Amino acid sequence: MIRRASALACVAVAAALGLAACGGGDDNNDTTAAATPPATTSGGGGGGGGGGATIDFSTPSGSELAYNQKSASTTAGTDTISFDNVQAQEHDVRIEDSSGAEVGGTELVASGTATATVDLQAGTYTFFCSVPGHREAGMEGTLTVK
Ligand SMILES: [Cu+2]
Repeated sequence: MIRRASALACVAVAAALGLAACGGGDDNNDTTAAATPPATTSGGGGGGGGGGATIDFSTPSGSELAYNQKSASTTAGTDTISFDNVQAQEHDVRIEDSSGAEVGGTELVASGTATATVDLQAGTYTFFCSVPGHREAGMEGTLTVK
């Protein structure tokens, strides 16, 4: 059962990274791990190797104060936050570390997308919306950086 749990975690990380490689089995070589540049990134070139991952966030249609993501994971390095807010009200995605210090995030955006780059080290962070009341209403989640 431990093996199953770690396999799930591995799948989650692999999905976030767009990679197919996971320890313990090389039977799925058909998925290429090409580093395709994210189409929504407007600046801040990504260096290959460690970091340079894109973390996608979005909001549900309507007016619910929530992200579609309850949690997210990525790799350490200079990562891109890509936020797609389909709602007419403004939101953003801010990141703070485990001590509560903000390390970066997007600007406020309504009915559109915003991106930002953040330097992340391995650890546990929290992502949240900085509009007063939104975080308390549920616009927050855990970002795991490995
Ligand atoms: Cu918000």
